[in-house]
Amino acid sequence: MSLEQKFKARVIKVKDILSWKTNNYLLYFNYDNEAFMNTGIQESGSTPFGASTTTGPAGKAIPGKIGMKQDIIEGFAFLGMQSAFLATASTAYPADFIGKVVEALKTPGAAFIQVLASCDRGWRHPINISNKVNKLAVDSGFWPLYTIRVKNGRPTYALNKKINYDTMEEKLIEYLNLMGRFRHLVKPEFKEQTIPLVIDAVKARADNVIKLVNTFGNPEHQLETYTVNFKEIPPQEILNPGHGLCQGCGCGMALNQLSLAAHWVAGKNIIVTNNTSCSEVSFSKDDVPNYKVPWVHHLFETCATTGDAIATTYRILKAKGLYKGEIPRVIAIGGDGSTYDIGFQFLKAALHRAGTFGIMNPLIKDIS
Ligand SMILES: Cc1ncc(C[n+]2csc(CCOP(=O)(O)OP(=O)(O)O)c2C)c(N)n1
Ligand code: SF4
Ligand SMILES: [Mg+2]
Repeated sequence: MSLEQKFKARVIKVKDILSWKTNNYLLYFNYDNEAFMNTGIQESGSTPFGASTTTGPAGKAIPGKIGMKQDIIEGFAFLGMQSAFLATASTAYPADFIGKVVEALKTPGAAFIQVLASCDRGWRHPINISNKVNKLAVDSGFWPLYTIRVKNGRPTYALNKKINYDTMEEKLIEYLNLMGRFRHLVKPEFKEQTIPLVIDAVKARADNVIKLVNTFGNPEHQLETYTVNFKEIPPQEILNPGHGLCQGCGCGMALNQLSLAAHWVAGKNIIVTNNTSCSEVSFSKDDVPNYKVPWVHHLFETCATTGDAIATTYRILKAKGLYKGEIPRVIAIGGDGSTYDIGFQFLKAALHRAGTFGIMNPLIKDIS
């Protein structure tokens, strides 16, 4: 049975957000490919139930991952931050994606965007169907698109695309069938007992999101759509063409859309910190980074801490009159392994600092 989604709708023009005077200094951007891919497809806290990985391979003993995909964003919604912008996104819905990056970079405090990013190598699908895979993840209800704006400790939820329960099962089976990491699930020995559990897990998450939107949504507009005129977006100058990622890699598409949106907001006044991952090793071949802006690689799990330190240092220098320019926006990029597992405490603390201390501290709160 589907949950009530009789939401009031509003359309947000991305261009309007660009005129806001406010700025964000720390956006944490998680591209979630649901495993530690760079080191050989090991299971992470984000790997979904039933997916086969090299550390949880499907076979006679287990049907792939035992345990659910963790829902990380909800914890941030209820951290009690003063100001934060949190959202899920997908490259298959670029207006929504770009709108969210623009709003994140214009919202004071903390920002966290989580993009489900296909990995043809680890998900085991042909390279030419990446967009189809990413789109089906959203359309099946597996990856709901939604936004959470936190003000004075209170989260306000909005859904960005209605979840269609009528087609959920059919689309989910189509989704699973596209990828080798799930294909064992449709074999007779797993099919009857495991597929209903996969569907149930997806439905439970979708139900949670809708209940949160119903409970913590703005009654005036719980369904929000971003519109953008793509022709108005200038070519990005953050990344050089080419990269070392696999062909068809969802992370590459995500970083491309991120760069377009971030450049639109801040030009080249951006600093990137990058956790160790496919996004890091593939953009720093032979010690030559692909980035045209300052880019920092540090310990595996510390992009949020390093990014927060850089952003805060600029603000302190400006407050002391030692820096006269416009403060750069810091974008911290991490995969799911460093976001969910090894770097979680660094991320949680940095978001809280940016979303609370950073905007309450009387010495730096008005610095822009
Ligand atoms: C403290 C620490 N633990 C483990 C590693 C090894 N390591 C480097 S990249 C990586 C996988 C990263 O996975 P994820 O964050 O999901 O990014 P992806 O490779 O999937 O893009 C691991 C385990 C490390 N460099 N440092
Ligand atoms: S480069 Fe992309 S497709 Fe290749 S293993 Fe890494 S995330 Fe997967
Ligand atoms: Mg990963």
